[in-house]
Amino acid sequence: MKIGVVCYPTYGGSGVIATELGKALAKKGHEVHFITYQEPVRLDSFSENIFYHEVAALDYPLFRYQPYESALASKIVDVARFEKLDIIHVHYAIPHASAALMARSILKGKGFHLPFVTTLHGTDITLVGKDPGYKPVVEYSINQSNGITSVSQSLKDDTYANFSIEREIEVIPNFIDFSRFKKTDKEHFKKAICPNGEKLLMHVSNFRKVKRVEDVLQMFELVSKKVPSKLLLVGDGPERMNMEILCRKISNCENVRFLGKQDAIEDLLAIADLFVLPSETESFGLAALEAMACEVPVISSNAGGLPEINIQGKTGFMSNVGDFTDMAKNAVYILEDEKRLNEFKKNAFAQAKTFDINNILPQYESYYNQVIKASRPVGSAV
Ligand code: GMT
Repeated sequence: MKIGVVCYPTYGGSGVIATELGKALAKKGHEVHFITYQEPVRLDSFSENIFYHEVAALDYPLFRYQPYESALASKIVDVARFEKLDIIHVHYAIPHASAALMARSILKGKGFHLPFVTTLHGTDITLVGKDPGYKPVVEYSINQSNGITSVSQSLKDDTYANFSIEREIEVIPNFIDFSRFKKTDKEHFKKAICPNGEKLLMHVSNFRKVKRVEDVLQMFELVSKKVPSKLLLVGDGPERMNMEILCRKISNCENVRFLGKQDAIEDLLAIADLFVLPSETESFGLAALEAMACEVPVISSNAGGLPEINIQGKTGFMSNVGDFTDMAKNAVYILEDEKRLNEFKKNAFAQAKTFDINNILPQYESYYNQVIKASRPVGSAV
């Protein structure tokens, strides 16, 4: 197949999934065309089947906001016709689904059929998408998609609850590439961070309010009083400064390190004992799954799709959003007993295995084929 991929090329989970999926499809022999405003960060290796087309939104003194959606739709039209794409897959509805819809209409007028699949990832539904400023366009473009997928059952339910959707949504969960995310021996590094055998807790996010990083800090303060431990905070975003201030307020921060954005997350996960994700909303929680793949149990909230990956009392624990005292209690329970900790680590890995990319990739391939077949114009050649 010749597949177009539209996504956010930066550090967000949807961009990571889109890029890893594209890379895996290319490896299987499909031709994959990324159409984005910047080369996706995870597109770090060369493949003869991968192509990158940059969307350049022209600036002009009249524009207060650059019309990115128009530039994207125009680029899709151009790439689809020239490269003869069979299908386009857009990740994160805003504004990618409406741009694909516009492109499909333009192409139809030129006698070219381009079906598109929209994958719903999270805040495009639960936060931004349902805002009245965007909702009519999001709802319409989802309904007009030739195929719709969501990354969890919880997100599918949220979509039906918040929008008038007349179509079936297919749940295809996020996945892990075990050739990258696996436990490796980094004992020297662990010794440098935890010189006295302390336990290591870790949080990775884009430091937005929904991630509730303040709960990680509050919880760690309680845990470190019971179990000698250290905390690594990975990532950056709007809440970073507030979190550094809070850290200084509640403790002297000597056991907490803010690492900022990091590429080799798997090298950090290799030395972690516990991963913490106390989000307000989380449609899936890819960061938690990556931790589990590296044999790290998870302490999380029970928001959104987290119960679909974190099994209570087996791979970690879940608490109500904001209940950092309960999270601390559960963390201590796991960390204070070495045998118990190892059992949780084993279970986390086994659960992550069920999300192996090799199991999920065929689901996308078969969904693309189904969508292409069902949307083929009557009378067109097969
Ligand atoms: O909102 C974000 O955190 C970024 C967002 C994205 O689309 O980039 O992440 C969402 O998609 C990820 C990949 O499917 C999921 O693992 C995250 O749970 C989800 N984030 C939220 O729902 C908050």
